[in-house]
Amino acid sequence: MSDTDTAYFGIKSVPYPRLSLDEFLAWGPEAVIRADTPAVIDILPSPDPGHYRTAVLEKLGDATVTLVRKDRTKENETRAEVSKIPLREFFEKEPYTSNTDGTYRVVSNIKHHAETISALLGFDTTRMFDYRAPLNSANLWVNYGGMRSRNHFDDLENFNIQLEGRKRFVVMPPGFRNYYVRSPLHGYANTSRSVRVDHADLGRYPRLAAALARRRDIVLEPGQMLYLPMGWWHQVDAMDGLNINLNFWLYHPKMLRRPLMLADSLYKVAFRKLNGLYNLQPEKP
Ligand SMILES: O=C(O)CCC(=O)C(=O)O
Repeated sequence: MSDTDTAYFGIKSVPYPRLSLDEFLAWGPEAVIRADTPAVIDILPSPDPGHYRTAVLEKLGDATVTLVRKDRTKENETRAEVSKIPLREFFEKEPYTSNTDGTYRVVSNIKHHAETISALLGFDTTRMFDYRAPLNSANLWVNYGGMRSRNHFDDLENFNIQLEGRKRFVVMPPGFRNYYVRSPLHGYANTSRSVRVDHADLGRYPRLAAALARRRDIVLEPGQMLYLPMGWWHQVDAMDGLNINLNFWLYHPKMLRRPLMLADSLYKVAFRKLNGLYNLQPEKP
C-alpha cells in the first residue's frame, strides 16, 4: 500500500479524464465546462526545468504584483497580509526565497498583460479563455515547495496551468453537508473545518469519508492544465522547489442553477468589499 493510500484509509482515488491538446481544441473550453468533471489537459510541450522561471522573469520581472504573507503553520487561521512588490524580488530576495519569517506567495491578477500571457504560453490565450471579461481573471501564482492551500471551493470555472514545479490537488465533488463548512461570519464559508483531507480526523468529521471516496488525486506536472469545475473542493500542496502556475478564473451562467453557490459568491464579494480585503483586483499593466 502506498503512502497516498494509507493517507486516505485505503480509499482509492477515482480516475479522471486526460486530454491531449488536440482533443481539448476539438472539444473547446465551453464543452469541457459543460462536462463539469475535473480533467487534466496536456496543453504545453513538457518544458525543461527552469524554462518558465526564466521566461516569467524576462517578461514580467519588472511588473508590480501582489504578495501574500501567512504565518508558517499549514493549519494557521490568521488572515494573510497583502502588499505589492516587483515580481523580480520574489525570485531573488530574502525572505521570500527561504520563507524564513512566514510563508510567502505571489497571487496576482495579471489579466491586463494579455499580450505577455500569450507570448509566454505560445498561443493566443484571449481566444480560448474569456478572462478579460469583468470579474474574470488571469492569475499568476508563484511560491516555493511545502505550501498548502487548505480544502476549499471556488465559485468560478478554473483552468490552472502548471508552468514550473509540481502540485498535488486533492479534488472532491461539490457539496456542503459532507465538508463541515466554516462559519460565513468571517468570510470563510468556502473552506472546511477539517484542516486537511489526507490523514483526516474521521472520528471528528465522519461524513468526510463519503467525499474522500469520490476524490481525484491529481499531481499536476509542468505543461499540464487542470480543469477544475466551479464548486469542486480542493486541497493543494506545492511539492517541489519553485512553483509557478497561471490560472484562468471564469464566471459561468452555470452558477445561476446553483442557488447556494450564487449566495456564497455574492456574500463573499460583499464581505471582501466591506472589509477592504484583497479580492484579486487586476494589477495595472
Ligand atoms: O495553488 C494553490 O495553492 C491554490 C490553487 C487554487 O486554490 C485554485 O487554483 O483554485
